[in-house]
Amino acid sequence: MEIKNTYVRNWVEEMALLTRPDQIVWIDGSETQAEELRKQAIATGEMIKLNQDKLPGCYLHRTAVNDVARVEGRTFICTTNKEDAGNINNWMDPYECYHKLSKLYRGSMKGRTMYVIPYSMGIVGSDFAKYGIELTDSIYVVLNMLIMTRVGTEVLEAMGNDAGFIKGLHAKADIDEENRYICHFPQDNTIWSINSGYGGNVLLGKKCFALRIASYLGRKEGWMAEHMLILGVEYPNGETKYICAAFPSACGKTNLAMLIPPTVYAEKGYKVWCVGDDIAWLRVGEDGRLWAMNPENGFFGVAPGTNEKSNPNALHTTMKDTIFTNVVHDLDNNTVWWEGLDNNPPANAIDWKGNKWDYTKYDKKDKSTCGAHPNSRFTAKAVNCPCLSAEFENANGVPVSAIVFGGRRAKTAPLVYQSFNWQHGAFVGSIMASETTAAAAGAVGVVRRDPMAMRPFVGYDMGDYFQHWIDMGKKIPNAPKIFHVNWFRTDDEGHFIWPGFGDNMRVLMWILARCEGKVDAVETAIGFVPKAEDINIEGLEDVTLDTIRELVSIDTASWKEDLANIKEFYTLVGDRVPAEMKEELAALEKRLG
Ligand code: GTP
Ligand code: SPV
Ligand code: MN
Repeated sequence: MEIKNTYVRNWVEEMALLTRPDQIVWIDGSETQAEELRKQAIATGEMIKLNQDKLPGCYLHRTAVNDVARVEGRTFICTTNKEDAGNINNWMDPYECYHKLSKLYRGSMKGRTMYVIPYSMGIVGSDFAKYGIELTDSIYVVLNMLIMTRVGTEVLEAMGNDAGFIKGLHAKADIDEENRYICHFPQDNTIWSINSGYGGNVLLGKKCFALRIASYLGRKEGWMAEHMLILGVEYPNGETKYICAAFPSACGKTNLAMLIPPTVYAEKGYKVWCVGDDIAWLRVGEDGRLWAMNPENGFFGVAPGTNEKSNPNALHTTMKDTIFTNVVHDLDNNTVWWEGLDNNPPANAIDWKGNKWDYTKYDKKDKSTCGAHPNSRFTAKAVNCPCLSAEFENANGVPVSAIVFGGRRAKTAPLVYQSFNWQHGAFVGSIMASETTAAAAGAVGVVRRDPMAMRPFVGYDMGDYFQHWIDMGKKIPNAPKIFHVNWFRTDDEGHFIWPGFGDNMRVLMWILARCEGKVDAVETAIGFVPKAEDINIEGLEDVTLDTIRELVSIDTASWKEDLANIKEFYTLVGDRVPAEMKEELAALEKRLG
């Protein structure tokens, strides 16, 4: 392959001098090359070829036992000034970081192959696409990037001789936890990742580029990169309205994005279409509306809990051309299994660690007995999704009617509420909180503040990020309305009160009705909540109007308690919290009395 871009050529050469691979292979995006790589990965045991009759094109991979989630503690934003990374991010001086990591990279690819992956986030050649090159010594990474992004020669062609591509360097090295680093240099368009082989740490187009670097670029250039799903609700008359929703990791984006309407809506002809399940790039359109596009080309979804009832569309998406990571291997059928798939765990099976797994010892309450890791994942092609939106390939994206924030809160947050206006909505996003999940290393189930579901993903100061939200609102004449939802409120026994999943559509319909001014609401201290009778509960068994009343009730005492925590968080964010946010906080406090 002749590489015309001199910047690409020189940089690849420079990185090869550092890492010393035995050979360099350029990924062209062809099926022939991909198949050759799969063969190699099978030969070395890096991947297991699954039953091709039942799961055509599907493979299983197990990561190292110490390498199963994003490592936020080892993720750094390396800007010249520490203040520009802010208090919420880990920071390292760029010069020091390059120096430190160079020592780890030096010679790390000896005896290995360096793969050069030219990829595009967004439709290749379109105005809103951005290009990257990832260098990696992992075939698993190459095969995942081929699913998650648009890869190949056409990307190099679209890049021309431009120097503005994102330079990503990944080396597995020894998968040494102590020397694991995920470092971002937004001022140099560079990402360096070493000593991991887990998705979010190594598929550099995703969280590293499409959120951390892109959020930095978005602020500079006047657009937004957000941790949001994008879905379309099609009405019986054929009109479609689009919603973006930001929930923290493992809090329901993929599930909501692919939801199947409950019978009451389905029989009237309502449909839901998935445009994206994790990341949205947002711009102001010439028509004064906010437009959202999904820069990815596939889904890197949570496996556990995915089943025929909770998310049939996701399940069907994974029936072919999919890489499963850290799930159970059913040896009798050469297929896969995970907790929450069905009630038939395989008798003859290998768990995510590669050990023989005895399902009879599985105890729901003890995660260490799980066959699949709680953060086990599937990497599946968007085109295989039965509910993929016809607008998925539209480079301009879709116009957004509503933005929805949400988290996992056992108490405090109601099922749904609407903000008073954009500024208040941005404030609602800034005070988001959620119980932590297995998607990141560390304790699970602890409430932490996670503004806009972006705490681990903002590539600059969090206060500046809040300011960017406020500034953007002023540039969108016809801005989306902003809401907050919580599917996870529990009763005294700890059971979820709201059925969730497909039934979340009932809440989306209230949200869209609000956007069109077709339904009233009750004004409370935190925002507008629905009148119970305006949430459609037709066909729901265990939900009555009283349940809805309880779900939308505002527990003033727990909100007041939350205020202290919000203030503490704002103090942690620091000096750059905008005055507007502080005004909103004071106003909320006053309204709570
Ligand atoms: P990331 O890929 O990490 O960004 O996660 P995500 O936000 O896409 O979350 P996902 O849809 O994969 O859901 C994560 C977990 O939440 C799964 O175990 C789901 O079963 C569960 N979940 C999703 N939606 C709901 C819901 O409406 N109610 C309840 N109770 N659980 C849900
Ligand atoms: C998340 O953790 O939010 C994910 C998975 O979507 S990862 O790509 O690992 O970040
Ligand atoms: Mn995510």
